[in-house]
Amino acid sequence: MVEKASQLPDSAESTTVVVIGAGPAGLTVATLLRRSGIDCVVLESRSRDHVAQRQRAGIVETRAVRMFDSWGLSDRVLGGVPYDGILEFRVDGRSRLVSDSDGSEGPAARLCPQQVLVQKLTGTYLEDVGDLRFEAADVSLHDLSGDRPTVRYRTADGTPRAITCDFVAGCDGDHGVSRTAVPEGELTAYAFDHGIGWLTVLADAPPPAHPLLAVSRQGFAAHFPRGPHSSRYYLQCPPDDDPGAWSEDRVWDALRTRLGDPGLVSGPITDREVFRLRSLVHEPMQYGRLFLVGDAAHIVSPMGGKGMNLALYDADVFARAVRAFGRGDDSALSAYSARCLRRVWNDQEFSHWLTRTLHDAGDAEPFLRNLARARLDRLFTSRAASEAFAEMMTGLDPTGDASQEVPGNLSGVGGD
Ligand code: RFL
Repeated sequence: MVEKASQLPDSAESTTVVVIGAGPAGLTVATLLRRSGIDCVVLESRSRDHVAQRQRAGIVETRAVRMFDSWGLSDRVLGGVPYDGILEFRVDGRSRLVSDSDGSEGPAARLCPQQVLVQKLTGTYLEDVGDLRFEAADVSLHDLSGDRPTVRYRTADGTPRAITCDFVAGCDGDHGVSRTAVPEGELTAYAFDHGIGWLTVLADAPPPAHPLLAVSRQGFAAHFPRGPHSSRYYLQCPPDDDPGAWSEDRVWDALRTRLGDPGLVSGPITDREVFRLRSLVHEPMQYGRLFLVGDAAHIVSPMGGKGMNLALYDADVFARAVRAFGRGDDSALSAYSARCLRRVWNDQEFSHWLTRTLHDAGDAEPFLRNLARARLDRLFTSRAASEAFAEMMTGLDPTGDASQEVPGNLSGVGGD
């Protein structure tokens, strides 16, 4: 329900942008706004420790690395190590290496676990004297269709607070409050459920030489680096499977079989969960003065590693648009939703294609399996197909590349 700002405490603070959520999207928006000298306040419902430990994505794609580079931030916010751009596909135990580097000049993708990016963005934003408030409870959005929306919340000790602003950046993920503040009927949701589950396992076990995607009749499996001594594994399973039904022995046996690697070295499992492969897009990504950024607007099935990278794309487009607004040009804010959605659908299509190909090539009915295997064959043998694949993996396809625009004065906080 949209409440009225007239119920606000008299002591409402004021800023330019209230950012809701301190994940990759919110922290990137806030860091880029600070770099542009634009005031903002970040409200995060969880503690700093909790946010800093959340492990999900592992690769910052080339486009996103160059985006941070264009803001003069890549050394500060990107940890991890350069990625050699080689992906391994293993089909029935047979290895095929595919390059996802497009050979262009400039910095390339990095193996940078999501929690490392979040920790570094948090540190950078706070060093830039950014305002970041953890454990903000009961966040609610008001007057989004007016000129000065208000965001209300409670501090950790229960004190009610209110902040008025020019814009709200809804960066609070799929289960946040920002999207639910939009009146019913204003957004359209496009959802797709692959009917596939993945058991995902984090373990203190040696990473693979290259990110590894394995196809076999026993089902899909994958092995990704998450640090010098840690790995994330995926095993296809029924979407409602119980993670508790996967004992350590069962996990390692299934991985050795599906990866075609009887010698796979195991290690202590630190986390395991089952999730459904699903895709979701909300259109438009704007309502009044609220702009949805990252998972708050869209979920991409993890195949292809696009979710976090799309969040970084949205954040960049939004920050540049707010900066242009400050200079009297509101065209980029007006175009925000359409511009982001073009890329969102582009990446959804890639993720869908790769999800279908790698699952169908394993355990689908024979006709679909042969189609999927023909697609893989083309990827392994056709130069044009492998170049198109590399273009999508790097994110350097021409679908709305905001980083081509040169940021203005980046000499420091308080710049332009
Ligand atoms: P996040 O990361 O969910 O952050 C949202 C933040 O908002 C806070 N929040 C609130 N704050 C204030 N008030 C409220 N009411 C709030 N409600 C929520 C939350 O505490 C949180 O701090 O969204 P963001 O920033 O848009 O970032 C999106 C990415 O996290 C997501 O797309 C990726 O993790 C997806 N993803 C992957 N993406 C990749 O690019 N490559 C990958 O390899 C990859 N692997 C994955 C993934 C997601 C996974 N999960 C979640 C199923 C692997 C897994 C297992």
